[in-house]
Amino acid sequence: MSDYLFRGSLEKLDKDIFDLTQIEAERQYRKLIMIPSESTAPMAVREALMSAFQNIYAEGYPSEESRWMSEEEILDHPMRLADYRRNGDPRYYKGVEYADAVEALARKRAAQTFAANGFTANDIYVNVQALSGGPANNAVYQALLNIGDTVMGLDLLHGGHLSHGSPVNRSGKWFKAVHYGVDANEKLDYEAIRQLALEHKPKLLIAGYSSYSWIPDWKKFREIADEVGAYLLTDISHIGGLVAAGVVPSPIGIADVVMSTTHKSLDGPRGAVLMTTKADIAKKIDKAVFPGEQGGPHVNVFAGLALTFKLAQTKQFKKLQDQTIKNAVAMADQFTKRGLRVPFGGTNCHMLNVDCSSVVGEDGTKLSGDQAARILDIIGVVVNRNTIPGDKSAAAPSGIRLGTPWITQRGFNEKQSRQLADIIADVLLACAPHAVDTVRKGKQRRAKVDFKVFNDAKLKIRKLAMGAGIDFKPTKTGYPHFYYIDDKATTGVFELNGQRIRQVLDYVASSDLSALKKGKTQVTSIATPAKKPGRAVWSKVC
Ligand code: DSN
Repeated sequence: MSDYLFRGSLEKLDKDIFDLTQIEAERQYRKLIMIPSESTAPMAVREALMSAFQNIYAEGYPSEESRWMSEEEILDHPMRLADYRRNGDPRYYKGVEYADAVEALARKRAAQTFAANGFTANDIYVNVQALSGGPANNAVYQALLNIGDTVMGLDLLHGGHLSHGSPVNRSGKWFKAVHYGVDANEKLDYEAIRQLALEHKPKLLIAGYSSYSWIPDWKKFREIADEVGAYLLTDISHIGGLVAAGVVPSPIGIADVVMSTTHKSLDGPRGAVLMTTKADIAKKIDKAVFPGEQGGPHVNVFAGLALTFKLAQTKQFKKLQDQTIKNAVAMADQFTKRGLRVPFGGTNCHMLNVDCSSVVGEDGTKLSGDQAARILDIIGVVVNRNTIPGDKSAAAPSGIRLGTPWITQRGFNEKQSRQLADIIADVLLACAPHAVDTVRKGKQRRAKVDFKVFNDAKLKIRKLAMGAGIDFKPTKTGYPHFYYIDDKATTGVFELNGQRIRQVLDYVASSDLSALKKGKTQVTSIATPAKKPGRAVWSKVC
């Protein structure tokens, strides 16, 4: 019999892709990642994602009754299998008896996790099939609106999201989008939002943001929506983990629909969860997600989600989310103390912004968000450039956006978060932005940084990253699930010299060779050209 199963590990079958997976894991290990929408999923979640559920289709939904079953009933396989054999079900495929269980569990546990405001798990209808936040929002539009209806959300430049009616997104092309902004104090002005809603009578009002760093007053949004006859969608994509842990107010039962992505502060697989306490809306949402918006769901993601929502109900998760906020508040305070302006006046969630235009060069040139993000990346802190109030275009943002979920997972507390803010401030304040005339593009911004400040910052980041009281040993089980130990890699003694060899090595090696004292050793990875042109192999040197 022939065997077409392509047996063998990723490493054996495709060394190039294997290497990429490993150097990405190594990057996540070495750098402090402060993208507010990123976190590291537990290894067990990743295990669920690579399970056999990855292989199947399951168009449709589990039985409606499974929403009200207990976990024990869902997992009572003899009962469920007998039921499955005897009766028809709402799926279009056979072979989904276990997919039914895993999706029903993911729905049930999501409802348990988000039960709040007097609404129990049995009052919450959950859909876990949307592939991510954008598609989930699109499904809500499809469920509740007709093309051309008016939607109202926060301006993208002030911290809203693309899928809240941006002209470059489907939400802004198919619907009439009206945007509210922040006031002169960079805060939401609920009376101004109310007046705008009264003027435009949106059919859907959206609260929940991507960089505005305060938790909205869900009840005020409900009142405005009721006054103008609008549905209320709360997009808690960013703060899903915070809401799940109960460390910030929940919009459950206040909003008509609550949407959260599952891979940001929830630390789960990439996906989204749609929740409502209204049976009629639940039906419309289920139809809008499938077959309206997409075909087969990702059943392996259900497995990862079921685990994620189990973990989200633990004390450890609550502590993590609580500390995540404390760390963001500490960083915002430290930046302000250091003279860097924090847009929106601070934070009470997991994210904050820094106005890079606070840094002005001798010729009046201001540091841009892009320059700041690029410089910080080189010292080992990953952030993204972001518009802040006052910016005119998403293409030229003045701010950077930072989030604390991932560093908190690594064990950071307020003290280390303040140290981190100090290091970032040292570097940003040492930047000397200036304008240069270029032949092709005319006037361009450049920034120089004092080398000593820059290098000191790099060393401090390395120390911080290594010293947060966690086992950072790069093993299969250690943080961050990075296990590239190539025993067959070339090892040896190399004599390297040249005028700037320390700087060159410091740049190309994964560890901080500039910190290496004479006669001492350090484990590092270094990219070296292989025999094949354009390919790199990784070797370990001491
Ligand atoms: N890209 C996500 C974020 O970073 O906020 C939202 O879609």
